Amino acid sequence: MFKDELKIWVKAGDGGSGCLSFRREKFIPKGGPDGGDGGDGGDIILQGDASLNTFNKLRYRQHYKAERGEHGKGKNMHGKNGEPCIIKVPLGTIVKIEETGEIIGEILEDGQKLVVQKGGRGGRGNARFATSTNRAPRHFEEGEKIEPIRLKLELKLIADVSIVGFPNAGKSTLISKISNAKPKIADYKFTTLHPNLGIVEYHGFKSFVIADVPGLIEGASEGRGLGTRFLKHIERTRVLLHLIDGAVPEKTYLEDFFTIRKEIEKFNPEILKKEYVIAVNKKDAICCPDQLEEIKDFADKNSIPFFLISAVSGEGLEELKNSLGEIVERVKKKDAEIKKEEEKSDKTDFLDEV
Ligand SMILES: Nc1nc2c(ncn2[C@@H]2O[C@H](COP(=O)(O)OP(=O)(O)OP(=O)(O)O)[C@@H](O)[C@H]2O)c(=O)[nH]1
Ligand SMILES: [Mg+2]
Repeated sequence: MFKDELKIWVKAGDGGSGCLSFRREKFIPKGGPDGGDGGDGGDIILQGDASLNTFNKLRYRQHYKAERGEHGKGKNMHGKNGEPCIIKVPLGTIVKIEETGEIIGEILEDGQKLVVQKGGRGGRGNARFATSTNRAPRHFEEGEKIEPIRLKLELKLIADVSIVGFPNAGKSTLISKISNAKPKIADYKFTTLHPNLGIVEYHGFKSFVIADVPGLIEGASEGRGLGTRFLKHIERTRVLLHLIDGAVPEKTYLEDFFTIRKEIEKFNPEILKKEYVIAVNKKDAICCPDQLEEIKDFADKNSIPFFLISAVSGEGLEELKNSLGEIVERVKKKDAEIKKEEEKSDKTDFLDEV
């Protein structure tokens, strides 16, 4: 699994202290206590940002501090609460306390906020301590002090696109050509033992995350090959790219495709509902032109985007990248709309109950 790590030092704001004060006005010789409470310190908040794919933008800064709460003032004036410090992180960030390894939480959605350290409570002013027997209390509280902590952020990237296909189909070669990933490539099966993740740039400035899923063969769902170990990564992916070895397929191109579909289905049939494209790789070394026609026909009839590419020479990769990017964008938008609808209906359900 692709992992990125970052250590940061955070300190939420201290609470402001309560105030010790008595009302002093002309003609009122013994005004009562009027020391206001201190404000609460600002929280340290992590917020999910879907436009980030790595911690790179965060590497320039290691210390984050939220504002302290203001001290309380006379005339029962409450100190202002400190502003929180919001740190934007990519989706898939897991937050741990470095020292203990304890997980504080996980950021999975755009805009999701996670308070990782609460600001200190403001102290009470002396006005709060007045009682019938002590009308002039000199007691007040200090604001709560906050100790800095070190956090370890771990990024488990969620791939937008997963490349699936038999060993040796050229998955790693493809990902090395269209993304920033630098995987091992070799002319034997099971070269890749862990998924590689990379970021693909398309249309100049947009990007999506792609992963190659190794070890899929017939019987994978029953534990053959690398078994189901990596199939779970596909569950959270938005789009599948079926890559077929055009030079030495296991069976025919179309049978290769269906064999992989079947293994995925046995693992989790829901995955088959995801959008997908088919690409036959190794255009420069195609073994079976008649099979090429067959799979192309199948794709056309079922309106599945189809590509003939060469990961080695680069032929067809620009179109494949752009098309995948557009599909990811469309699916993301659709997912966001569905989520909004769900939230809306949750709310109206609530109103109905009221
Ligand atoms: N001729 C030709 N060979 C290719 C092409 N793409 C990949 N190959 C070769 O196919 C072999 C396998 O490539 P990989 O990228 O390692 O394949 P993989 O699907 O990642 O394989 P595993 O990691 O074992 O599952 C390598 O020898 C590549 O050089 C292509 O477009 N044309
Ligand atoms: Mg590989």
